[in-house]
Amino acid sequence: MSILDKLEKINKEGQKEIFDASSLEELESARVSFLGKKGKLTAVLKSLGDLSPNERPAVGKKANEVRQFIESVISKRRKELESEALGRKLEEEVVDITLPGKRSPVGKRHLITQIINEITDIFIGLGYRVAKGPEVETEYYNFDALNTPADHPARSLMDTLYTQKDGVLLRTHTSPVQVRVMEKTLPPVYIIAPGRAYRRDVPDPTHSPMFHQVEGLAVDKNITFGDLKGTLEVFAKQMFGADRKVRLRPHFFPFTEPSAEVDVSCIMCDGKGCRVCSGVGWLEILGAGMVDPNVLSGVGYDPEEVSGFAFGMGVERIAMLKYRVNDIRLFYENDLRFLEQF
Ligand code: 2NL
Repeated sequence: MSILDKLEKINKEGQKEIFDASSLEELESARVSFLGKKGKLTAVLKSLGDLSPNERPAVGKKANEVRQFIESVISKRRKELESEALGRKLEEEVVDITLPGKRSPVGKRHLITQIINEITDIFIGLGYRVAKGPEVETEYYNFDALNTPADHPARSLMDTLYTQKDGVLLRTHTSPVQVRVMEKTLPPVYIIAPGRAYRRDVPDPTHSPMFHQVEGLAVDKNITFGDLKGTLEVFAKQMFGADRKVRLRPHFFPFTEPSAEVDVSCIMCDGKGCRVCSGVGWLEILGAGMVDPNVLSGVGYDPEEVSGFAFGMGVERIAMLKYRVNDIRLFYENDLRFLEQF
């Protein structure tokens, strides 16, 4: 066989092998077997030196043509194989963007926090400011400054949680926050004190050793019992509905004189009497009164110059009335089936 025929044979074989390659790996081994260092075409190119000078140009020309042709066929086939591989990859990795996504659960505020915020917003609207203070208090701020005598039953070990340290306790109401504000600021004072309070109670449907309170205090020149009543009426209507009525019953607190318990007309029956209000038509929502002169003078105010009213409400009680919850312990069990309802 002449060397030119041999080249033509290599050309045919090469094309066939290249077109038969069904992967990029097979194509690469086809390339090596023809164009590699020990490839068939390379062998012919290396032997050009053995040819006679008159044979050499024609054979050299043909060998180069074959090499260029094989190279171009390889590059064409490589493009085909690469595009097939890309097609397969795209098909395998296809994403259905119409499938529903993985949603992260969205939380919400605890009902007690929601109610505190609602109460706070109402009093902010009336010009009050929010005051905060320590939950671990002294007997002075929790009791003495609030005109509560040393032998008052509320101060007993039965009712108050004391720490190991003498005269230090968990506050039983948020009033001490207001005493601290009065000590530091001159009237006029218009504040509310939301926060936790602690009492030595065994948990039952209406008691918890930790609960929340919002107390309010207004001290200014010429504050009257009428101002207290009007303020509480505005609060009750915004909190429980514009149709609500408010009534005050005489009561006693050591820190106010006179004092009252405050009822709102039943949110269920509007005063006619039903199961929610046990047939009486009224629901007790808070306690209030005119700040006792002893409390005012205790913080350095002159009771002849200024007067004030104060009130206190249990947040859990408000939440239970508004949402008809029948057990205070539900607020603290962290059962989402309960909490998610609000
Ligand atoms: C209730 C009754 C009340 C107050 C709290 C108060 C605070 C100061 C001075 C005078 Cl600094 N009084 N607070 C007054 C009357 C009633 O709470 O039943 N709370 C749940």
